[in-house]
Amino acid sequence: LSSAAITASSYHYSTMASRLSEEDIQKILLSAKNSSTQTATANVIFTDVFIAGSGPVACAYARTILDQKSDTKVFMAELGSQDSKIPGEHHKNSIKYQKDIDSFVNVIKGALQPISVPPSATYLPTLGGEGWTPSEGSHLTIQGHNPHQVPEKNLQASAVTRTVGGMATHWTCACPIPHEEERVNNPIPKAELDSLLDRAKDLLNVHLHEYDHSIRHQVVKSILQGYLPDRHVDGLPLAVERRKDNPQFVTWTGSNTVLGAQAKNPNFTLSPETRVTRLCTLNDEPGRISGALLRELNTDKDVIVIAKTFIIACGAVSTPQILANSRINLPPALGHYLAEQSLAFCQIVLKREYIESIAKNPNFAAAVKKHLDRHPKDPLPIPFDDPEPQVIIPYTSKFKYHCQVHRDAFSYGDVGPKADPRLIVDIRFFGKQDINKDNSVTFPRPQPEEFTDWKAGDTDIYGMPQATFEVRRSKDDDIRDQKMMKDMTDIASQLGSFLPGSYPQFMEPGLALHITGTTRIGKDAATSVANAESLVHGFTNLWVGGNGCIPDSTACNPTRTSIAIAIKGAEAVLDFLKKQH
Ligand code: G3F
Repeated sequence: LSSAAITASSYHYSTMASRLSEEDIQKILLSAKNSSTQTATANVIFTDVFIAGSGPVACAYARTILDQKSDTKVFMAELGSQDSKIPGEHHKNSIKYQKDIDSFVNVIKGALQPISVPPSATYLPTLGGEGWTPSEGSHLTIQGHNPHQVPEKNLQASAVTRTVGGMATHWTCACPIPHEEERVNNPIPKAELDSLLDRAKDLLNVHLHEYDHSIRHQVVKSILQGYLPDRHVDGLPLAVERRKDNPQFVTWTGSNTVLGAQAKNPNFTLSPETRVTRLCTLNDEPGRISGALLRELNTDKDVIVIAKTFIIACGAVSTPQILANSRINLPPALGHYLAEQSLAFCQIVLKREYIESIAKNPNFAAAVKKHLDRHPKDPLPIPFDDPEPQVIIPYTSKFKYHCQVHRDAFSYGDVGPKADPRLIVDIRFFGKQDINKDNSVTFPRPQPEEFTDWKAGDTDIYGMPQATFEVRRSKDDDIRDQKMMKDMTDIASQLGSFLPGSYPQFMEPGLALHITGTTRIGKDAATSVANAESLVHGFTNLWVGGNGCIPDSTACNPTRTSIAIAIKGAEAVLDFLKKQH
């Protein structure tokens, strides 16, 4: 292809009728505003509430709104496809993974798409022959890689799950309550936040005792309670319920649990494989969002959604990405005040004395006998279907981090073939990051032309502005991390020996997948993106949802807090809609 031919064909592409120009958009928005009848056309959809994203927070918005006013029209758009029969279900509910948790690692690996990949050296010294490799001074820009990313400031393990149900299709379901020190910046009054966290518990179907009968859970919990009498060691609050019809299996909470029966409400529409490109305002109404520009990925067609209210709930990076791509006045705090948790990890093989004590414990005698009668050659007195331990060492003022002791399928904990999974326990410590305005994720702002004209590397593989991280840990962060690592190794040594290959280590930055702050809520428009109701500063009808709304430095898992914040946001949307009538 000559370069003239390339230019000519891409010009043709960008002027295809299925693409809407800014002029088309303004015409559509204006006619929607001025006409009393709402007639949907090939390019235009009308709704009361538009929601970007289909994860648990997006579904908490839809559920709360529809539970309180079931005739509200809700239109939800999701970039990913629907990968399960029940939309948004947790993939771990498959019997296959309940029987073989280690194989779930591959599901997680397949689901996570990294956010910012700096270019690496692309010269292939051993290519030989006539294959193309960059010549001196030139560099490949691989599609979706980010030439603007400074590796030292990256959160390289940070990733997005693009599917109906979002990250809740494979999350760990850990739902601890944040400590007082993890909510000092939250503008929602304490008593109200407590009651919202309770409501979040119900929406997420959180239980405290689903693993209480497990031998390993009891053993690990009592060892730790004995070793750490003042640290409130307990069962981990989990969004899970043991199945009544067959208690050897559990049902993990997914976005489907949060949405509940409202998934079938005829006023609810879910549009998968749909990119939310940007939000649109009328030129003379900059504080009101009039429409959302979507692109159907299958047909490559642009569509405008005209709604009364807009909720962007696509996670802590994709939410600011959509806002940054919109030609609207952005709150200056957008993408700033980012905090990510540090993550220390190891796996241990339980001590011999603990395994031997199981065989002697009268409480376990019946289960152990049943197991050994059936498997007399098994050297371990632990039934094959004994559930994994699920234990938490919570955050305290003295120990400013939180720890989960369990057997997670998360991608960095796959047990090798030599270790019996029943002997292995994963230990994960999550540390805080001090709040700092300069820790950020930023995006190139749109040019006046369409982004087909952007420089290579300015867009991600979906054609959205590329996210660039600029994140540094402070000296205090480092001091806390050092203390956390020492604590982890002490505690781990009480439980057993380190599994070869899973020695104590800090994981790559971003792997906690707990980014907060990028769309933080707060009272001050200079230091936050939205108010306590998650309504974006400077706008009358634009809400944000997700972990980005959390304004604090936290160590605990963020989902429950984000759902709590979203329930309040959803009620503000309902109030707004009521006042429209
Ligand atoms: C899990 O063990 C944690 O419970 C999650 F919160 C975390 O996101 C995940 O590991 C990945 O690091």
